[in-house]
Amino acid sequence: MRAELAVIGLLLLAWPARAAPQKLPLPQAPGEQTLQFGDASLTIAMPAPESHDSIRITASALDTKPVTLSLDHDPEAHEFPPDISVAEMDSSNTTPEFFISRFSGGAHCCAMVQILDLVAGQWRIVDGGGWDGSEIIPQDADGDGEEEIVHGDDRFLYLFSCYACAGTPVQVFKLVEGALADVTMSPLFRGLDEKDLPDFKQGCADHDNGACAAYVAVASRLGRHDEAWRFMLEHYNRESNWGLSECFATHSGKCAAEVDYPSYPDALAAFLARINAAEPSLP
Ligand SMILES: [Ca+2]
Ligand SMILES: [Ca+2]
Repeated sequence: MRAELAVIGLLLLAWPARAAPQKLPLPQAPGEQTLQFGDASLTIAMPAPESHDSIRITASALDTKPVTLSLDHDPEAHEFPPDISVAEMDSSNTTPEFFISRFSGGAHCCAMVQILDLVAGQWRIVDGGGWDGSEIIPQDADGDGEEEIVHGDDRFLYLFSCYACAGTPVQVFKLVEGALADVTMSPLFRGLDEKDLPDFKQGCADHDNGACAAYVAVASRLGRHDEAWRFMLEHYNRESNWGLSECFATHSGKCAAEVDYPSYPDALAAFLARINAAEPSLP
């Protein structure tokens, strides 16, 4: 038994398990380069600027089936190069993961994320969703040596106040065997909420209804819902009607039912109930 454990430990250490994510350089276009990380390698091929060929990113390792991610390249469009990092996100294998984040362009939208992950001898492309902002870099939010996607919950944006007015409660996603799991509610990440709470509370004290929403949501996760709700009732902006009516759309985007809430606390209670009931999912 002791000998088996020693072998497993050795395999896990084959890739420096506690390395921070490391941004990788792109080759000059046109050109190709291969980078080696323990057993795994990554080949990045950049097309000629004037061609319509895609950017190709290939992950491979000895005795595994490689995978190639193709990213669109349009010489006529104003486009952004991908940001590629090597990170340790999935401990179910002994290889690192390759994290690709690319800005789609446009106001406030989006960093498109894909991750190359080795699952049962086969490299896979994991769709990591589209996130508000220009770039996502994974980070180790609980200090266990593995990186997670840590980002504000975009469902709070614009909801009860303007885009840049209030912060958003944090969401955490962990990569496990080729799938991203929402682990936000794990007690391991309550430290992030404790850190955010004073800012949200201050924003709420300043009568920002977006900040009050974030404050109540985060305080509830910390077991302090009643105290936060009372604080919100004392401080929310009664003049604002931002977010007091909303439209529940059909799949085609057509407004199926318009709902008007009599007050901000009613709208907030409905919103919090809805996000708590929602299946965790990527943006
Ligand atoms: Ca790994
Ligand atoms: Ca971690």
